Amino acid sequence: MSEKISHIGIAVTSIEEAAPFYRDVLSMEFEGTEVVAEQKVKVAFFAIGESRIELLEPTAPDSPVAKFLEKHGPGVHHIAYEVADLEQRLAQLKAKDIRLIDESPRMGAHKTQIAFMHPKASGGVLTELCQSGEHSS
Ligand code: CMX
Repeated sequence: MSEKISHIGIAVTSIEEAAPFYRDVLSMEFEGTEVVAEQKVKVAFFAIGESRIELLEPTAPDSPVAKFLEKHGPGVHHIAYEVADLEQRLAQLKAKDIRLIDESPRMGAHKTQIAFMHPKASGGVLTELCQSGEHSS
């Protein structure tokens, strides 16, 4: 079972330009930025209740987010669900023949273990499962 929506990822061309909307217009609490080298993105988190908005800015032309921006422009990129045991969830999905991008957990922001399902497996919505690390709620 997924426990909550961990975050909603939003692709942006520039965190600096996009951040004021979330911070000043929506009055969300800015939690900081982080580079996730493995995913070729810089991320900025804004707290909203028990979840977060994650702004995603590509750090390289071959970043998945750069490709998304080229094709679709800025906008909602993925939804991430918090799970208690990511390895177990991936095993369950594999047993159900659900198409995965990541067959095993990878390192995400905030020392979180993450894995993506393919958008073709989830009705066109890129879906991430994540298991909190020590600094994530
Ligand atoms: N949401 C919904 N659909 C998406 C999508 C997204 N974010 N990204 C790509 N797609 C769709 C495309 O529109 C395309 O659909 P059509 O075939 O109907 O045109 C299809 O998926 C294939 O897309 P593509 O542009 O050819 O790109 P790739 O296949 O090379 O890559 C994907 C797509 C999802 C496999 C790749 O982006 C990926 O591995 N993503 C997971 C990693 C990631 O996104 N990391 C960044 C965030 C990291 C973080 O949050 O820490």
